[in-house]
This record gives sequence, C-alpha cells and structure tokens, in this order.
Amino acid sequence: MSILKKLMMTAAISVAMFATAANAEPIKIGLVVKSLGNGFFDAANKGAQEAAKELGDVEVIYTGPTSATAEGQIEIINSLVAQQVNAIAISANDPDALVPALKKAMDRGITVISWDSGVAQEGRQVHLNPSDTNLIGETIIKLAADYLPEGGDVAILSASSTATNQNAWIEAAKKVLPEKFPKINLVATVYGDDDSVKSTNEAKGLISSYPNLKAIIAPTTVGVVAAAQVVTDQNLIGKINVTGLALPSEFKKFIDNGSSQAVALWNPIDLGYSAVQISYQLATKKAEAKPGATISIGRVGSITLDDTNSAAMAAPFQFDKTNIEEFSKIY
Ligand code: RAM
Repeated sequence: MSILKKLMMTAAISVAMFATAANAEPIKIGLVVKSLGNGFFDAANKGAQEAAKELGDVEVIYTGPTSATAEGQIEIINSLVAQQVNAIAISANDPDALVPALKKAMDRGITVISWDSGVAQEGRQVHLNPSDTNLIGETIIKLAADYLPEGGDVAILSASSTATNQNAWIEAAKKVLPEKFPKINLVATVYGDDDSVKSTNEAKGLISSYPNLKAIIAPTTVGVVAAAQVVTDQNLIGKINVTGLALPSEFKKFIDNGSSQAVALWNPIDLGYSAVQISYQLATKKAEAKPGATISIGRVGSITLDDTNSAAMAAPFQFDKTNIEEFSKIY
C-alpha cells in the first residue's frame, strides 16, 4: 500500500472516530432540588450520580435555589431550558407555580418528571413518590402516638407552606387522626421552610405557645433536626418527644441523647438513583409516560405508572436506638 493511500485511510478513520465522538453527546439531566445545602438532597444526588455512571452516557447537573422557593426554581428551570438539557427531574417547592416554566420545557422536547415533591399533572410527564402518601401520613402520627399511650398535645413543624409532599402527608395524617389516634390532639401546624433558622424559631414558638406539648412531629429532615436541637437546648428531653422524617446521619445524636425516640425515612440514595433512571428511559424513548406503563429503574427494580402517571417506591423504614447507627453510615 502506498504511503499516500495509508495516510488517506488514517485520515478517514480519524474522521469516522471524530463523527462517533461528536454523536455521543451525553444525555443531560438537570436534577433540581428544593434548596441546596440540604443533606437529604445531597444523598439523593449520590444516587443520581451513581445512576449516571451506570448508564454511561449521562451527565447529571445537580442544582437548586439557595432557599426553598418556587421563584428560585423557576429561574433554574429557565436556565436549564436555555442549556438545552434533555431532561429535568424536580422536587417542587410549589405544585402550581412551576407549571408554566415546565410546560415551556416540555414544548421544547425536554422530558420533565417530578420526584419527592410533585408538580401538578400538566407540568410533568411522571411523578415519583418516595412511598405511599397515606402510609407516610399515618406513619408520622404513629411515631408520636407510639410513645404517648395517654395521648396529648402534638404539633407539626413542616417545611414550606407550599411544599407538595409535606402538605399531602399532613392532609393524610389529619384524615387518620380522629379514628385511629383519638387521644392525639393536633394543636398547630407551622412552617420552617426547610431553613434551619426559621425552623428553630418556629419550634421555639410552638414550645412557648403550647405548654402541654408532648411531641413535635417534623416531616422534614431540616425541621426535625432544628426541633430536636431546641428540645435539647431547653432541657426538655423526656418532656417533648421530637419525631418525623429524619436523615439518620444527621439525626443519630438526637436518638442518642433521648430528645427523640424514633423517626422514619426511605432511602434517599435510591430515590435520586431512580429519578435519574426514569428521566433517562423517557428522554431516550426507551419508556413512555402513560398510565399502566412499567419503567425499569436499574438495581432498584421497576415502577408501574398509575392513572395520574405517578408511582411510589417502598415503605419508609423506622429508626430508633437499635438501628440508627447502622443506617447513619449509609445516609
Ligand atoms: C426535606 C425535604 C424533602 C423531604 C424530606 C423528608 O429534606 O423537605 O422534600 O422529602 O425532608
């Protein structure tokens, strides 16, 4: 073979290789969280990055506003649309306010799912719940009731007042109260906005407004830590039991010091992993978002969409002094 022919062949091969590399643009998935600096979402991001690595051709852009507001998330959605991502997977600060921005994203061919905290159906293709909403609602009351055999006053310290997930859980909790927990008296629901300072102030407010308070139920990993810290600082351990949904790695010290008897949560790593898997299947047209469709989620298994294109993962785990140490090493 002549040198010239050899050179031409090498050039042709390089062009072919270059073309393949150029075609292999990664699938970009914007993982939008309620706010940055929240350990729960950092754990979800761990699972999201794991899924990206496993899938190979995926880049996960982990992003969120500095405080848990819909306005902050709208700005981020608009910027992800401008970056031409392939998918947006969002934990929403408001079910309705994000819909116009997300609709615009879908009009441009971007796959949109919500996970953890949902958006209204017209603003997304799929919603992934961490667990069954009614089950979570009942669990958060039961966690308090189990340690209050005589009953008594309890209060809820929630995240933001527009958070879809907390609002749904609180509504479900209120439904089961009269029949299943007649001795539990829910005196107030306040909102700490998944902000440590605001949650601390709200917890202090509950304690001074309700002198007979026996438990604070915080169905948010940020609020539950703030409440347990207040109970600890005010020497109220043994008088007020703090419970709710907590990340074991952040909360272990409050089980250890007795400000809390038990809390619950699901696996946030698996949740983030699954959100990316679902976004990928939809964006690459390997799955379709329609009622009854089964979507594979890698090592976690699969989900089947209900008639609102939603699905739920596993039941929450309960953590107490017998097992929190073990889980605190994982998330
Ligand atoms: C906070 C957030 C999140 C919720 C957990 C339990 O981190 O509000 O949305 O699922 O708590």
